[in-house]
Amino acid sequence: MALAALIFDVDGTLADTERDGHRVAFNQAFAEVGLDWHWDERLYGELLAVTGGKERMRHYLDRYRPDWPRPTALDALIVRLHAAKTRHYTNLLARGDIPLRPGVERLLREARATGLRLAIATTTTPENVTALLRHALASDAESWFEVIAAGDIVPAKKPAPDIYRYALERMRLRPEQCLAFEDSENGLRSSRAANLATVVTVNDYTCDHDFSGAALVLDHLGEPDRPARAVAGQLNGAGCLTVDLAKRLVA
Ligand code: XBP
Ligand code: MG
Repeated sequence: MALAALIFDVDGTLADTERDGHRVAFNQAFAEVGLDWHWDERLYGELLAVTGGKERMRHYLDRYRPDWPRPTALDALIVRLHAAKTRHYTNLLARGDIPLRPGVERLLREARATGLRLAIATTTTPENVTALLRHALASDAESWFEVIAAGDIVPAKKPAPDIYRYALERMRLRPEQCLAFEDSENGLRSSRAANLATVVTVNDYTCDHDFSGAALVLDHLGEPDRPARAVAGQLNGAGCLTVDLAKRLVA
């Protein structure tokens, strides 16, 4: 079946948002309410095993702070912290501190020019996606994507396939007509469970993950003056993940 759409994960795939974005914003939210929680870069790498910010805070308490006295209104505290974290994170993005990864804008523009449809499937909060697109890509970039499937819109976050299935249903497309882009093992498990061929671009937090089942694993999507390197699979002499190569990957 011919390639009709590209579906992108956000965190780690469109931009390296975790270490200098989400992590920093979580710490700002903790400090703001006087909590002694602090997530350093190494700990945050471990916490990334759980997707979703609210889920990640609960996991932190269960795994690392079993003795921390739980307030009776823990659910409300988590929701309040998460709202504060979203505020801090979108402020960071508005400062333009977090750029897109190499090759992302190039591929998105090429896809639009050749009539491919675009979508997003992510566990992060919708406001975070909008802020990243607006500040790191273009003021109208939200409208480039036919579907932005994000956050709590489905009950089960990645590695469950629900968010990808939701995007496919909204676009009325079959998985064979789409190519997914991910950066993590949880993300790849999610896209593969939705039967999507998937390109992985690794980053510092995910380079040791298991990416078996990916169509191609790259260090990044590549620019003409900054060729991509294949970690697994074949770039076939190309230095960039182009629309042509994307079509061949699903053929
Ligand atoms: C991204 C995430 C997100 C962000 C935090 O996973 O795990 O939870 O770290 O987002 P993926 P929120 O790239 O696989 O979608 O705090 O907005 O939940
Ligand atoms: Mg990701």
